[in-house]
Amino acid sequence: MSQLLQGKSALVLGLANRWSIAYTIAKAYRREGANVILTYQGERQKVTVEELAEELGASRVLSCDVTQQADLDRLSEILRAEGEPLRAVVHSIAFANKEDLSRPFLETSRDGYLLAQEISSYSLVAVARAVAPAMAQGGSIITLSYLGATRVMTNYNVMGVAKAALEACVRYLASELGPQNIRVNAISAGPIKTASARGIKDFSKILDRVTETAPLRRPTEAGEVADTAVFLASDLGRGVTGNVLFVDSGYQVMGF
Ligand code: NAD
Ligand code: IMJ
Repeated sequence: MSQLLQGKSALVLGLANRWSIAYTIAKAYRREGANVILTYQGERQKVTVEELAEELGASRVLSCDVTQQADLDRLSEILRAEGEPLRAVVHSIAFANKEDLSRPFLETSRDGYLLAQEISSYSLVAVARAVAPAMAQGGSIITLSYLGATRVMTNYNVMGVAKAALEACVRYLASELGPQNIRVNAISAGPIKTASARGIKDFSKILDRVTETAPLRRPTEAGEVADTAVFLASDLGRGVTGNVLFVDSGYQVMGF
């Protein structure tokens, strides 16, 4: 079969290690013939991400902490100066204080709430503004969400509120960028064992629940999320924007 992203340039933000969903997406994008640019959060991740970039055959690795406007401005400049236009951007970034993911939601501090919103929701707006000028031929912006955006999931707390805001950002950005043929969508993934899921209380129970009740009776694999990210970035997804696509073994459709 021909490659779905042949010759297309894609930017992937949020790759920290081999378990990152962003890693599996970058790998699928390379498989489909994309030219992949990676970013890492800060100096602490530089070496690991550069090694993984080499292994993946990524064309560039750039430093970008989404809380630093100067980093985003620099990224924007570099992308605009690239030879070919950018066609796809994957935003695979979230963060909240660990304490806010275990104590009662009612105890969320002002600072903790704002931090989760800044990194996990506002950053999509900031990234979209930075990359849009480089997407001269239109393209696809993809972010990662979770069911905790619309349902109460134990301990997800402040992250659930941030994902609700993130999904609303997807709709407003889709509306404003649509005239430039830039599509904006979220993939709502089922639970996957990554660094961001490590240490979560009863994570294996959550996976068991999916295996027992989801229509497909198995947990979500990162590769399934990545293939949906390929579809959204490719011409096959050309009519889809402003949406949340669930890649969760069908878990979210089930009631009692
Ligand atoms: P991960 O820890 O590998 O990825 C999170 C990424 O966010 C890391 O690469 C980290 O460096 C980056 N990040 C945090 N703060 C940043 C900052 N200030 N600037 C730049 N980057 C920053 O974990 P993951 O599970 O791959 O998470 C990726 C996305 O998928 C997140 O949005 C997460 O909410 C979402 N998601 C995960 C699951 C799951 O079960 N793992 C399910 C649904 C959605
Ligand atoms: C995270 C917390 C609570 C319950 C959770 C999760 N469930 C799942 C996740 C059920 C699947 C993973 N997820 C969807 C996330 O978006 C995780 C975000 C996250 C994780 C951490 C852990 C380490 C830390 N801060 C974090 N910030 C965001 O210090």
